[in-house]
Amino acid sequence: MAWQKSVVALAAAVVLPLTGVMAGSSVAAAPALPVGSSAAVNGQLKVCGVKLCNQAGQQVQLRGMSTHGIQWYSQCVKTASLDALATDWKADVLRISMYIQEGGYESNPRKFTDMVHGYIEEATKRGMYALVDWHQLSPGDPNHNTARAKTFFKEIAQRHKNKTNIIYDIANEPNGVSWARVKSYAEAVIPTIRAEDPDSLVLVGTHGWSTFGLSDGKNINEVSQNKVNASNLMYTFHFYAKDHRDSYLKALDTVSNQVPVFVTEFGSQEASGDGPNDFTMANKFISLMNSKKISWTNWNFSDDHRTGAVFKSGTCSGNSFAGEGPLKDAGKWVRNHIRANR
Ligand code: IDC
Repeated sequence: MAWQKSVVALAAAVVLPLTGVMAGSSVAAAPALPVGSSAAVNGQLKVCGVKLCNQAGQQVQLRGMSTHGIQWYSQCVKTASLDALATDWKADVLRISMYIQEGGYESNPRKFTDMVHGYIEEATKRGMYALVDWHQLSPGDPNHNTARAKTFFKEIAQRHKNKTNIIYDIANEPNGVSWARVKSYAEAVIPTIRAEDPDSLVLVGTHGWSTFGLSDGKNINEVSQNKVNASNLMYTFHFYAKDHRDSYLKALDTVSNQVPVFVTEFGSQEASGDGPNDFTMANKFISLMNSKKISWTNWNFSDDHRTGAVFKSGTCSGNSFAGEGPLKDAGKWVRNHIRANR
């Protein structure tokens, strides 16, 4: 299947100009990923044991950024900022953070689905993976949104199934809910995606705000003892280094030996995404993730006033995003870690 897709992508690259999204529920043409870009080189991703592999079966680590909630910070996700992310930051992946509540998807499904379609095309044009984040947060039980998730992911998968650079993240941070409930949500939603896009990589959040239950005082081995019944699946782990220290570092090390893990959200600040940066602690996590090739996306690619937002306030109203000039300390730090060893 991955092989078929790359042939389709190659054929499209040869004979088709870059096509936009077609109307209605039609399938977008396989796009020409820029030659040499991460998504072109690595192609369709596949879980290999507890690691992530590219189309050639080699282990790969993706590094990139998460948007802020697109209902609030869409002004930070535009031509100039995405150009900077792809070419100056050299990111492999853009996490598109679509909240469900708090003025997100549930308030206008059509509008938010279309926004995500657009961002997927923008990431694709720049050769980045598009990580589609179903950013449920409150209520913490993902089953609250199962019907919405099925509707949304069915359309996303239908439209983009010919692309090799889509990653589906079906639950940002389950909280106040048992692992068994998260697992049954995942088993309800994943078949909807796989019916359209059978070989896609799917991510699922874990209980305790994607800490494998640690933030809920649960046993972190619960997930590996009761895995989601689906293949090509990774589990997500989140941390905020000022608050989540050695016990979380140890937990990440432990669970990533047991199951495939993708860190879809982290910061070097407090769990609020604000307050002082602890780069010493955050660097320990970076070292662990780099040495084990754990893929990651950092929170967040906006100019929100909080310290964890990478751009200085006001940056997003302009068109200057490259270099260190527009960055807060957390932005300089994470840009360096994304650019490292490219
Ligand atoms: C924060 C946003 C903030 C928003 C709040 C509630 O920065 O503007 O008011 O969410 O929606 C998470 C969540 C992520 C949080 C982030 C920082 O996934 O939505 O963003 N965080 O608090 N988990 C741990 C930290």
